Amino acid sequence: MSIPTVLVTVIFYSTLLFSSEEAVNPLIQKFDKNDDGKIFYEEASAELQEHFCQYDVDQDAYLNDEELKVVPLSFAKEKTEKEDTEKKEEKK
Ligand SMILES: [Ca+2]
Ligand SMILES: [Ca+2]
Repeated sequence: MSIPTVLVTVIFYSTLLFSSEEAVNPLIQKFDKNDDGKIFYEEASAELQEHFCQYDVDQDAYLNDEELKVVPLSFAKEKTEKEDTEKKEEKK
């Protein structure tokens, strides 16, 4: 099991979504736990929460598809990368 199942799943769904008309934002895929198509403040990662009000244009505490267009997709990745780095540093 060298390839993480999550990664395979993400790639699989990305392929599906990009071939269909409506592409779901990877950030919604990652953070939208209750499947309402929006990211609630509580659903966002700590890093995204820090910038939340900046992206939440109508200030309803949700980031919808429109608002997420300007949110860097790196927010969906950063956390795992950071955790990996922290784990490596702990080992040393
Ligand atoms: Ca949600
Ligand atoms: Ca909003």
